[in-house]
Amino acid sequence: MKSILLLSLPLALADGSQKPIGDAAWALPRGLNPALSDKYRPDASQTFSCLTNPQISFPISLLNDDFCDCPDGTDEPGTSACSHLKASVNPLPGFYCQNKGHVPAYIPFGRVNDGVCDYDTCCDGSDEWMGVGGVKCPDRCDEIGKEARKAAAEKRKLFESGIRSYNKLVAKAVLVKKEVEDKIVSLTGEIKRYEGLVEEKKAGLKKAEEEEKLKLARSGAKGEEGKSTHQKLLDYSKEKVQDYQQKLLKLVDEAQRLREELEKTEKILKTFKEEYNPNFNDEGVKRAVNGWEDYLASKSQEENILSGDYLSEVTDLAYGHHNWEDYEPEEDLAQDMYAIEAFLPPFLRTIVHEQLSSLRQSLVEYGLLAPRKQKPSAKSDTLSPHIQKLTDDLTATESSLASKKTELANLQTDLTKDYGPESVFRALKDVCTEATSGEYTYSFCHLGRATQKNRDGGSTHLGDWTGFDRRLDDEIEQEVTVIKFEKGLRCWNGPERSAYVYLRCSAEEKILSVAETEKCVYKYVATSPAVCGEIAAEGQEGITMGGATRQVN
Ligand code: MAN
Repeated sequence: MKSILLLSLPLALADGSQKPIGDAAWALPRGLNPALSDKYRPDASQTFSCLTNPQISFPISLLNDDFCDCPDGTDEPGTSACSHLKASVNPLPGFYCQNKGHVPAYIPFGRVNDGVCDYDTCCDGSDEWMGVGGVKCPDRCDEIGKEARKAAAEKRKLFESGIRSYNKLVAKAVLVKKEVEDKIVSLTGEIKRYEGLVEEKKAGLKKAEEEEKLKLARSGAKGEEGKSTHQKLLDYSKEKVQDYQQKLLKLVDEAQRLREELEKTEKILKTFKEEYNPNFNDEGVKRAVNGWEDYLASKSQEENILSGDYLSEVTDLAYGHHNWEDYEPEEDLAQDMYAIEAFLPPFLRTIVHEQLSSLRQSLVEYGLLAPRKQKPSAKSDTLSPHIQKLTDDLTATESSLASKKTELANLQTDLTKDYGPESVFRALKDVCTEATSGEYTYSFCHLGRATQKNRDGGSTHLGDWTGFDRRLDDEIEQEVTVIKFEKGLRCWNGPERSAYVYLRCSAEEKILSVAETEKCVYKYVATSPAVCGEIAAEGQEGITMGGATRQVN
């Protein structure tokens, strides 16, 4: 709000050596604010000095004579005679309407005696004292004052409820901020603990890797890849013989069963042939007996799978035991030598490894040692399940630590961000408001995003919250807090969209209007209790000046 420092005008305007005459003989000049009476009270010489040009003085009869005598216009506080002067020249803000029963106000000099009742400013009609063109402006201050007081009380009530909401928001914002601070403390502790855990797990993994290496070295590196051809052949033979013996056993069982069934059948037919009565001339029985005799005659006497000796021989084979130990290869000396490496200090390990490799190479060349098969590279990187588990565990702990550190950094940045006076906007995080304007529905979320939706439900990103600004709300002629939403969807052939929300104080979160002030730049006017605190701090009372509010100090 603008302030006009009326009372700080230079005091050394009147000649202090002359005594002012008594109050009874003097009336306050028309259109003058009584607060300035001392500057107009005539002295014994009955002269008046222009306020900012005290060297120029006139008889007091020339005050308000409807002729502009002073270069600063101060001799005409009650007429429009000096209205042609710039406002910056005249220290008087205008014609002062006392408006008894309402609020005093200044009306611009140009509107004095212009034949129009300016009740919006001068409810007492004192500005039209000449009755130009027969105009009569009776005093309406009682009625206008009453209405204004009612409206002011209403406004006051709204404002007070806005202040109450503001105070609640501030209390909530304190809690939200406290939560952030508490989280920072707990995260800091957790990060310390996780750092310890990572160190522990790293050490555990290192130890396990060393133990595994040692075990591998002790076992002479006898993994599948380290086996000699002889050993592999032996293992293969063992496996195959066991497999064949299993299958043979099954065959022996089956043969045994078939042999028993055949014996039973032959016994039946044998009895049948011995016991049938050839005197019964039964053709079917005769054919069966003949068939049996043919079968006996053609039955091979040679040994077959079902004959006793053969079956018992095969059974022995199936149960046979083999002394595989007799075929185990000698220890791979070269392999053992490699195993020694693990016990050597690192600098010696390389030297010894190179020496051993060239010795092995020579042995292979002379046919004394089988060449080592190339390990498939993927397999060489394969970790043992135990090491794999420890590695995975370490990786998971490290990634938890990293995300905790990121979270902490974000929270620390959050504490440095501007969330408005008393961090009040923290309490409104993600509170959204929307309103329809023309063909679009506009919305914005505090500390979030502004959006424009069309009737088909399509949504356009107008910008994300980037902070606050102070701008003039020209409708109410006051500088207000503006929330900025920027870096929205780029406009075709234009800038990235942005939205600016001009806030006015009210208990309610509400969008009052939205306008696209220039292509892809949107101006919202909205109410929020979040700005009631600053309105209270700026003060509400003032003297109305031509529709705007001015404050007198
Ligand atoms: C859409 C809307 C309008 C904008 C044009 C620009 O129609 O976002 O507000 O003016 O795009 O092309």
